[in-house]
Amino acid sequence: MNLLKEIADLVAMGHPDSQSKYPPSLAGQPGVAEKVSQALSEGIEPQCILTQGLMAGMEVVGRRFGAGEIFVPEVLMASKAMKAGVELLKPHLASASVSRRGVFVLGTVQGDVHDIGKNLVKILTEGAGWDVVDLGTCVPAEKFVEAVRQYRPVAVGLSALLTTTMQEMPKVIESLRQSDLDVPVIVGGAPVNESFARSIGAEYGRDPQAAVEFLSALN
Ligand code: B1M
Repeated sequence: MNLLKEIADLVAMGHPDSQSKYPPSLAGQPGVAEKVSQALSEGIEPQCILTQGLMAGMEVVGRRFGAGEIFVPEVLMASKAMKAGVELLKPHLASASVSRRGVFVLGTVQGDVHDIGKNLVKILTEGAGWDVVDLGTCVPAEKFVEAVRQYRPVAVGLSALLTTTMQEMPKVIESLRQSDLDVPVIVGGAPVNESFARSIGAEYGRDPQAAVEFLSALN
């Protein structure tokens, strides 16, 4: 079977590595970590492993979750499996040799715990030379304001995965403006699109590479 497809299936089944006893049918068998290592040693591009392996698996999980075929515990195991693969890809996606270019403040907005996409944005922007101040998840608007005052970043990045929490994004931008902080903002996440981003005065980040390009254009 194609190795990338195997990785996608292992993410979807939530099997991080051979130590994991979940799912019981795969206990003791190679998981995402072993298969990602194998893919790297076979010379498959890290970006391909990420998109066609790990992210493809997570897409399946999203569809099954949306259709009510699986529930939060299964999704959490899939997230754990995805993270096991991302950890191994990290050094390959980020290059330590690039010169530092400024600060990028990043976080998932208030009420939202999804952080896999945000973490990918962090890895790629750090790799491209920005010092990322990662505020984590469920970040209230005032924390973004504080961080901008403290770190004077080149830009702020907001991530949201829920149609409810994307409504926090304009609140963050409003709080920044009310505090006279005229810093460019980029927003991303599954429910966000170009016209929403434009309507709130932000740039749209379709994917982590878009965040890298946005920052490069500023600096
Ligand atoms: Co949640 N969840 N979840 N979930 N979850 C979604 C988002 C959902 C679409 C699933 C579904 O129903 N099909 C749905 C949202 C529906 C909606 O609002 N329209 C949903 C729901 C309903 C929920 C809960 C409410 C479920 C519940 O409790 N009943 C709950 C909410 C918790 C909360 O936040 N308050 C919940 C919880 C969870 C888990 C904790 C179990 C887990 C998160 C674990 C974690 O992140 N640590 C989880 C997961 C994993 C998902 C799905 C399955 C996968 C998300 C993911 O990581 N995708 C998701 C379904 C889906 O999206 N298909 C779903 C992979 C990741 C790489 O993609 O984050 O989109 P993504 O990031 C992309 C781009 O969007 C972009 O770059 C990335 C790479 O291309 N990007 C940016 C993201 N941020 C960016 C910022 C940028 C630029 C690009 O610049 C700053």
